[in-house]
Amino acid sequence: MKNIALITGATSGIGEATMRLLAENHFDLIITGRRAERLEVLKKEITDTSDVHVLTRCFDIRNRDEVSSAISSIPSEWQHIDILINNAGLAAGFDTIQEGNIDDWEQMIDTNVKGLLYISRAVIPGMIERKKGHIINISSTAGKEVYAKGNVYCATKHAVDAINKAMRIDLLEHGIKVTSINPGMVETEFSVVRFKGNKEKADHVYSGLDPLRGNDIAEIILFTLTRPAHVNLNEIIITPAAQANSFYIYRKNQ
Ligand code: NDP
Ligand code: 8X3
Repeated sequence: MKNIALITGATSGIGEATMRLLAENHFDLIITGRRAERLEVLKKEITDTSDVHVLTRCFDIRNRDEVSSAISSIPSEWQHIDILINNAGLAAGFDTIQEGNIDDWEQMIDTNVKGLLYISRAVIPGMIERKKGHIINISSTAGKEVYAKGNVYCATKHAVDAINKAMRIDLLEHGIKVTSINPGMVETEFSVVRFKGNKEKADHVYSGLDPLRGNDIAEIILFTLTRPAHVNLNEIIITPAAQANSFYIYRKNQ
């Protein structure tokens, strides 16, 4: 029987790249996001080109009832979820704390922290029953350091870092592995979302350097998932070669 991986936020960026790489490596996939059409296009692409089975679940991770019914309605043959990749998330806005937009704050907290908790709470009991599972939490270098105008986004990723450590402790006796992956700058839809569609501002984030791509993170995820049974990678920090941390970035054009 193939392993089943549930990936949140599989409609773009890191989640989409991970979906493709896990499909190439014969994992069956439950892919989620809010954009139904993208989910169906991706499902068709994978099922047309491989022997991998794909189940889609379209829901807003901020909505507790939607999360609960998306998971409880999973058909029985899909219920033994082996891997949960908590990837859905975003930054909204780039402002000082005194000028911050409270709707942006709520969206980040509700998605990155509460949404991650809702889905984890729905999936973990099955893993405990089966005494098998691996949870990968996509945090960030923003979960390790706080940078100017990053305030609430950084706070949500610090929370993911704490939740990751807490999961590791609570799930230890149940044989469930837990890993956090903390990327630096990855060129995805992330900055376009953060700057609310302003492509010029988004492109500026990566100017003068060669950023990570979604597939770089997907490869780390695959490596993490394919370690021997007795090995757990607790946390991984990965940045572009030109980025030392949130503050030190070498740009060729400056
Ligand atoms: P993208 O914007 O490309 O992808 C974000 C994904 O999250 C999309 O699939 C989106 O799906 C999903 N998502 C967002 N909000 C919701 C929601 N309310 N309900 C369900 N799904 C949602 O960005 P990335 O791939 O870069 O981001 C993935 C993760 O990586 C995030 O947690 C981000 O914080 C983290 N990260 C990103 C870095 C970067 O530099 N890009 C660096 C470090 C961490 P849809 O819109 O269809 O709902
Ligand atoms: C996303 C990368 O640089 O905005 O987590 O923190 S950054």
